[in-house]
Amino acid sequence: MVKKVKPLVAVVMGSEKDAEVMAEATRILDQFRIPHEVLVISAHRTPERCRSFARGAIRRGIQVIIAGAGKAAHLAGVIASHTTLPVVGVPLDAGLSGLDALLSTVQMPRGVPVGAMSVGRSGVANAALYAAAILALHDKRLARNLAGFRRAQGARVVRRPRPPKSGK
Ligand code: RP5
Repeated sequence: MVKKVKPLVAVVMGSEKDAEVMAEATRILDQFRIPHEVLVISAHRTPERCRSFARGAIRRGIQVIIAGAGKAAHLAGVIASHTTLPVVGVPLDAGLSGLDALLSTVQMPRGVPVGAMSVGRSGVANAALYAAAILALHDKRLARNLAGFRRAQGARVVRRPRPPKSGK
């Protein structure tokens, strides 16, 4: 029998429409071989699902929650209100270039923190890398892999810009 690996990270999005951009997190978590789950939970359309997910997350062994949402992005904040796990919020661009979601995510009132990433795809990627950094505090293999990722990323940066292609 194949033993099911318990997820350490939950990747949550407010709408199925967010799935394409949120897949960036899955790609990175897969790259670092971090077990994760991916769920659609709407804080306003499925409030009970939101509550039971957040309340049960610690018991299920989840260590970090990534929550991406657009517009009045209250998903990360509502999840954070039900758990003491680190919640990483990603504002998604579903209108107003994501400024609405950015302010909703970053402006959490004192007492219930949400770690806020940048808007959109790069924020999603950084959320996954941030989750990896949290888990790496207690996982030496993951810490080595993260350091290697940073080295490889730096090695790809050219020292001088290549001459621009001449256009007509
Ligand atoms: C948010 O509103 C979702 O995260 C999504 O980005 C946006 C639009 O979703 P729908 O209302 O169109 O499903 O809740």
